[in-house]
Amino acid sequence: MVFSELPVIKQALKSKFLGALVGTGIGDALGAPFEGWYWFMPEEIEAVAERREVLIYTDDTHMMIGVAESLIRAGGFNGEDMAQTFVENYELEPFRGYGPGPPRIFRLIRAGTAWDEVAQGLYGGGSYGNGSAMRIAPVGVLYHDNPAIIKEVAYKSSQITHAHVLGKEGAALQAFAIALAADLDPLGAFDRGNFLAKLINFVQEGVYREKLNQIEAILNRPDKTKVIIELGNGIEAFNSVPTAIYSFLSQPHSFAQAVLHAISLGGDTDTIGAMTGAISGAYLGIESIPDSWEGKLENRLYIEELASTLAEIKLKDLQN
Ligand code: AR6
Ligand code: MG
Repeated sequence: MVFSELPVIKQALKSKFLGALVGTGIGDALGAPFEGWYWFMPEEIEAVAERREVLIYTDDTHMMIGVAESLIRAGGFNGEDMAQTFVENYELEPFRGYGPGPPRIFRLIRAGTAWDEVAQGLYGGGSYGNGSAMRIAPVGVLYHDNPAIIKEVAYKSSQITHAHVLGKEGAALQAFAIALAADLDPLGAFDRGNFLAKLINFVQEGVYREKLNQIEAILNRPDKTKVIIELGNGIEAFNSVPTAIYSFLSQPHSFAQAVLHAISLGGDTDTIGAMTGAISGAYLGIESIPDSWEGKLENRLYIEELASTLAEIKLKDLQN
């Protein structure tokens, strides 16, 4: 932990938990109207957000809420509890724009298939969609000081819906990026090379390592086409998690600019926006999210309550 005094730790930590969870919701809700489009200007995204009275989120945030609810209720990761939470939340709000895989899995879990066996049947070996990375913010902040647990919980929570190793590794990488961001003091100098080196050291799967290795060069010569071709803007975890990391690194000191940049790349805008918002919010804290967006986020108070409860759990843990 960078922060040395307890009151500072408390306030900073809570702000970062709130930033990561609300950041997920904002990136998701801002990106949702543009999903599947070709790229556009950040100003167009801002204009659409301004005209909306409520920023409505999609399955990304709905599932992130499920992850947080289950971690709180079960006092940590419990696969059975998290799977049941996903199923119950889905049945209450099936209209959130879920990917094709999860609803099939939820039906099988409802029918009695075990939570850790159901997902490998999908797509002949499990899904590598970005669905388990998009929801991972609560894991990233709660275990931010322990990379081994981050990896273990990211893999196990992925197993419920995304059993392919590239789906699990994408969730672990996204969680670790959030964790690193949560552990840094936003008032200090930001060392991009060091941040990237830690991520590269963390990943095991070649496709992620190769893409992370390209980020520095793209950041030095920004080119949207290059980002889309080399890092991707698709629904697969390996075509979106590195892109979210890139988007954060392109604007590390501005939540708004990082998220707008991510969405402006087009493609899976809500999810790349959600993942960028989670990393940026974990680094800069809740104060960095523009009030005009935060105030309009659907279910904001509940998301903030979940984030505050997770922060309290973490602080108790740190004191013991
Ligand atoms: N082989 C081929 N295609 C695959 C494979 C595979 N092993 N795994 C995934 N795909 P899914 P999600 C492709 O259904 O990850 C929402 O809009 C396949 O085309 O597991 O939860 C969210 O906002 C499959 O349909 O769902 C996110 O954007 C697709 O990846 C997104 O959906 C998605 O995998 C999350 O979707
Ligand atoms: Mg999406």
